[in-house]
Amino acid sequence: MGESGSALARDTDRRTLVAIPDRTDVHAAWLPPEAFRAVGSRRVLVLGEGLLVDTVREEATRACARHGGGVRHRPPGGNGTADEPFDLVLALSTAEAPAVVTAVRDEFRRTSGQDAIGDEGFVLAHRDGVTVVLADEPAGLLYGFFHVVRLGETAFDAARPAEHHRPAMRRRMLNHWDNVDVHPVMGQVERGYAGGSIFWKDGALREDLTRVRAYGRLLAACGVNALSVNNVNVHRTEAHLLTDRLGDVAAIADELRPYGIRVHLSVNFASPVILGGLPTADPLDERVRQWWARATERVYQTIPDFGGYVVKADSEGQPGPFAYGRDHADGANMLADALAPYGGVVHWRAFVYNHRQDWRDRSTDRARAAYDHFAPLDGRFRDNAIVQVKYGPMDFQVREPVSPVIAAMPATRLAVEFQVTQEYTGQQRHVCYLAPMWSQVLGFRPFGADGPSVADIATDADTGGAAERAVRTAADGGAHAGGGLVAVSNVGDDRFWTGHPLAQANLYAFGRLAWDPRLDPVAVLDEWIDLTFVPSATADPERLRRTLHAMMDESWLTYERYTAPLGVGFMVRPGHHYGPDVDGYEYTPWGTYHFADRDGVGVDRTRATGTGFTGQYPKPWSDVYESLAECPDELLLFFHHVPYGHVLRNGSTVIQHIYDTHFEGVEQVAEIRRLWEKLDRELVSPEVHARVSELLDEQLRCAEEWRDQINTYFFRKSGVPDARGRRIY
Ligand code: GCW
Repeated sequence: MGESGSALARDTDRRTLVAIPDRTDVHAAWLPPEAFRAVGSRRVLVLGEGLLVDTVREEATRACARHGGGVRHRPPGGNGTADEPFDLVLALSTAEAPAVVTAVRDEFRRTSGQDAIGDEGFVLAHRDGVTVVLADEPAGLLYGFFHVVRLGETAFDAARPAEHHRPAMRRRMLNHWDNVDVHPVMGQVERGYAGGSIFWKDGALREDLTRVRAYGRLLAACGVNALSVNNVNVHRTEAHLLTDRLGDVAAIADELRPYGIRVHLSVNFASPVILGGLPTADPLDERVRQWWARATERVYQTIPDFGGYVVKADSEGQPGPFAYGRDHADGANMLADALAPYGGVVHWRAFVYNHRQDWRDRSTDRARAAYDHFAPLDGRFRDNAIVQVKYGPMDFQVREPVSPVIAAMPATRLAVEFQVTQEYTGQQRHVCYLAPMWSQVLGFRPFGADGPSVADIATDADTGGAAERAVRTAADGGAHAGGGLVAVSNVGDDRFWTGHPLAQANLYAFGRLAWDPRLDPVAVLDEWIDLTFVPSATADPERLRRTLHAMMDESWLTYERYTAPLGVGFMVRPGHHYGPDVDGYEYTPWGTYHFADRDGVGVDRTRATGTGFTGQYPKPWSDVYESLAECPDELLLFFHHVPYGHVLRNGSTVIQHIYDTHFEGVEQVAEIRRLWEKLDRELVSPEVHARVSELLDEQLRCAEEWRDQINTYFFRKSGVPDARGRRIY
């Protein structure tokens, strides 16, 4: 490839539309230059035109300039490539293509019986020595390009029949909880653990947005295609992003557009009052409706591909329709109507509960709230109103049952919300790879083994496979579209993007699972390791891979072991939510209790004697969770209040299980710290090594604190000693 490669590089069209940021002060995450070696040492042909095709061409050009390959680009109608040899051809269906591309297209039609590759899909094949990526739309070409990057040499080394790739979820979205103004309590980024915002600093849009472009690039490479730019708690200044500060949003959209990412905005429900000077924000008031229609029209004049609004209403102090005697469907539909002419959507969050409850009142159960508010509204939401539901009924705990809302609204488009930012899972100081948890949630079948999974419910009926569609149709009596996957981002202006370098894996894995929820989280971690650390370029690839897997594969379960036991949740320090405080929330208005006394612990949510929450599930789960004998151990204290001597399905008593898991969890943290220390310094960069080491010290300190507080608390409550006589204070 050497010679002809460099000749090609000279010939490459140099027109620059997409400046690919090269910032040496920022960690390359999963796109280090070395990850592009396989593509960059090839002869590449890009066929087609469009903004995202330009991005592909520039990505390929950049890679080839570094690794010795070369790129040709031909827009439709261009010729002169017929006789030249290529190793990789990335072609839009509309382009006139070499014979090998036509052959791949024919093979795809023949084997799949379909013609359309889909908006974001691509076909990948390797035949006659050429790797071919074929797409109907530029976005598909972009995703195909990054797929080839991910495959590395294996994309080129053997014949590969035509594979059809396309995303399960049409919208794969991140929510940023970034504030424009530094909030006195929550700071620049609410629940952000990676420094400031990449968008805003001290009240203004950052002047240099190259980092936003680089972020878009990382997101495209893992499959994310939508992003909301500001906190769902929309304070005064941030409310103006909808009107006089819309330019900020447009500037961010310009940076992300070349990577296929559409921008959304969190809006304040009271905007007509705050910004428009109207006396009301009543969603049924004609003046209010017109105000939103005009505001939305201006948004689309400024940002034609704007995605839509995100709304947290009547939740934790945010304004909403309740003030006017209206419900959430009234509120969401008003915004949906304003967005509909432009194809926009509103994400209306179901995170609604009473945060001013009286701890003495045992009848109010926060877990019930989202279902009680939303399930009765099923069928009333517009097609472009998406109800966005947190995966669990409480609040992003390390272990919760799947939210019953997900099974309760068959006639509504539902999006499932995850939290990539590690608010309750170690705040990016602890290693906690969350993909195994998300994968469990996505695979959960609320109607039992024969019904659809959570992923099926969130999947668009028109992008899911035929089999999934059939299941959905059977289960819900109609083939409505799902609302996709959403997650709260963990990114900030930190050099490593996510504070903890290993927390990058969570962001990567979220994108990959939103693209294909059936992926194995450990395999996704493998991909991430190969791209980020490029073990093949080190002296001991196997050791590097093994160490990272040993540290990360089960880190979610490790975190669970040393924190709140058996699904009971919380026990964190109120306010910032870091570190243990068993009774921190016990007598507060937030509705997050564990009810431990001298005899036992847990929340009785049964129909028989408790809050009745188990009745919000369809069968079989309503019965499984109701039954003390059948309830899975890991969720026992979420559903039942039991004596300390209660014997778990695993044979241990509750109290002994608490002691055992807490000792074990800390030992596991000590072990991963040892593994990291033993890792040859040459295998990872010194900066990464130092940052991770420092954080592992903190993780171990904090895990010990959790262990000792939890064990001591329950020992003092119960008076039951540890059967193995270990040190409890
Ligand atoms: O997890 C809780 C957080 C709040 C957050 C809220 C929400 C943005 O503690 O900081 O507010 O959830 O999801 O709206």
